[in-house]
Amino acid sequence: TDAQFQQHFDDKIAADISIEAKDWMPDAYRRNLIRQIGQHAHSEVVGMLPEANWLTRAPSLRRKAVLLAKVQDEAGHGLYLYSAAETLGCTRQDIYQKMLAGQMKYSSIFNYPTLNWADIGVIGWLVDGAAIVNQVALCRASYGPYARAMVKICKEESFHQRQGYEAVMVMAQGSEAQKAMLQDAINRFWWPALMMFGPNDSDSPHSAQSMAWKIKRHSNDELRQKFIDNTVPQLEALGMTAPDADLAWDEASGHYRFGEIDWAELHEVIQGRGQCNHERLQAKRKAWDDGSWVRDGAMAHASKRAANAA
Ligand code: FAQ
Repeated sequence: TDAQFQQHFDDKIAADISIEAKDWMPDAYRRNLIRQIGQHAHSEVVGMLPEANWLTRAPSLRRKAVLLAKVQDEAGHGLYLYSAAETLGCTRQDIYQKMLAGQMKYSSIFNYPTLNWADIGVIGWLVDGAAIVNQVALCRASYGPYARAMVKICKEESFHQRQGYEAVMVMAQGSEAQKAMLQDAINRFWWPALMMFGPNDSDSPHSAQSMAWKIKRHSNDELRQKFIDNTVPQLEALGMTAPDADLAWDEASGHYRFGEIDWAELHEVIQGRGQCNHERLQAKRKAWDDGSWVRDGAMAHASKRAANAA
């Protein structure tokens, strides 16, 4: 009976036994995972755009080769995640079209422009840094295919973070103009990176249920705090500052305190009214349309082969 299936599912969650694709699971668990994994996959592929913007203008061949590899990795992450979502019974085609139609979200962070080269280093350091903190926790998510995809993604993401930090370290030791460029990039990406962790726990509609299902192992605010605690010493080592007058070490709690996030800004970006939302979706729609001849060709080839085999 359904009650028995539910009990078996609950027992597995309680015992930290992962849920696999063919196992019974509550519909709401399945829907929530398709939502989160789908958004995550969309973030990876939309996240290629701000960095791809600098591929042709990277300052050296070495930087260009590294950036190309990173952008390709993001495409790969998207593919693992779309595959993980498909194990839940959705189709990649369907969720991708929902993203293009603005009916499914992707991370707010990719709606900010990359205005100068320092932004690329800062994205690796702060954006991939924030992504890792969130994704390391997801390696223990209760849904097996998602958790396993995360393990591989985290390994690549930690290389991304290190290459970003190496790039900003070079700029931090460079000319006054390079230092100013780096500080400007930090000023623009600092708060948006903190917003990647989502709303405050008290304002996060999915958190309680996702924690109970062990999809999320730590809350939005816990992960945000962990990211701040990791990152402030790195910021200080660079000799740079954060655009937050309230940022300070708190001896009593053993954490850095930080200022209030502009939640209205996050809300606007999530609702599609950020600086680059329109441009990002336009670029992805154009890529979809421009790629139609490849899909048509592949389908024609597949049906010819099938006909020959028959
Ligand atoms: N942006 O109730 P909650 C990367 C939405 S890293 C946009 O707290 P939840 C690597 C949320 O979806 C970035 N939307 O939701 C890379 C929900 O909307 P819905 C991707 C946001 O799911 C680096 C509503 O607000 N990483 O791509 C955001 O429990 C460099 C209520 O929020 C992931 O996706 C936001 N910042 O917690 C690639 C990680 N925050 O669906 C290229 C997996 C919240 O009800 C270059 N995802 N929302 O309409 C998660 O861990 C979670 O989904 C959270 C949100 C923590 C993002």
